Amino acid sequence: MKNILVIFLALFGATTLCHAQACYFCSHEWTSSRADGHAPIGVMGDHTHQSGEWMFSYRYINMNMDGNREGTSRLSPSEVLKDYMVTPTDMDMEMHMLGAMTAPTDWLTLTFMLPFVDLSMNHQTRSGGRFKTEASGLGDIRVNSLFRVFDQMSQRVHLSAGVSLPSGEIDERDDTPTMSDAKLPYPMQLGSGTVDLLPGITYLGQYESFSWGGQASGTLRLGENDNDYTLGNRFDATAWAAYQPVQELSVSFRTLWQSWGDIDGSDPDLSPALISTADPTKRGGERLDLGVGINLFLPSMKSLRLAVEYLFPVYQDLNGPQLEVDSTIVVGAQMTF
Ligand SMILES: [Cu+2]
Repeated sequence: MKNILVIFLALFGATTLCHAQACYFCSHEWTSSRADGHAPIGVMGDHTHQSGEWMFSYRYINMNMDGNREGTSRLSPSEVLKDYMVTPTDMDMEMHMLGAMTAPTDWLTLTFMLPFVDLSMNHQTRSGGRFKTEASGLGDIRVNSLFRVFDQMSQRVHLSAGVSLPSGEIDERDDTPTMSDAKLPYPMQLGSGTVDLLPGITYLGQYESFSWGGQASGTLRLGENDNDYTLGNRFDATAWAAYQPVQELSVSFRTLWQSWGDIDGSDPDLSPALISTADPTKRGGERLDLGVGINLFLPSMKSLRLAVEYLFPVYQDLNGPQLEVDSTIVVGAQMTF
């Protein structure tokens, strides 16, 4: 009961009320030197570094989408094919993400993220034919500055200001039954084609073998890309809690809310009457995911970290018909020098 009271006081900033010698928050600073010193691996830019540190990371992300949805109801392929000549049936989005972080000073951490994207989508036509399209290559490079603005009472807060650069291709093509080398629809393109601003705020806390955190972030598209459209802005909010029975291992639970808008403008090479993925008004939506994760921390091996997280949606509302997400898995390795 006393512990709960102490957490409550610390969370609400009642620091002046507490000077107890035994108080965990008064006697500890937030530390990354524990398994849950990093958030679940699906969270990006979750932590800051100490001056002079470098961290290199690799993440593999696989998102599986299967079946269409309009609003919160599922649609069968034959229902979608009443309105369109072709429907997507399922899609695999794979991403290999290389990352680097470095801190020139304690209050500033810089992050670089280099994604390689691999997309494949299966389709069914009104006449019963099936085909697959694929696209792969470099995605949008992200550069971020994380500003640590609070570091007391075993808690930290940092603000992030970043940009996503239009390095991902937006003219990907592949063969379809009606046209060889056809321009692929919006979700099969590798980047946004615009410079995007990435603002965010992250809060972290630790208490004995427990930790928690939250992050809110946005993706704000600037201007219009070379194909006359702008992807919808995004808003993500996530919160997690972790328990570490030993310093080397932690398990986490997470909720993730994502909401993203429709496309503004349209690519003149695409025909929205043919397939829903080419319709700029059928791209927005919102989704709530739950996630479970494991972090391993091996201080003896260059502070090597290995982590995995599995996320699945419990609610999604889509401007459809649009493919719905079934699961996301994130696997990662991180090394700090
Ligand atoms: Cu790092």
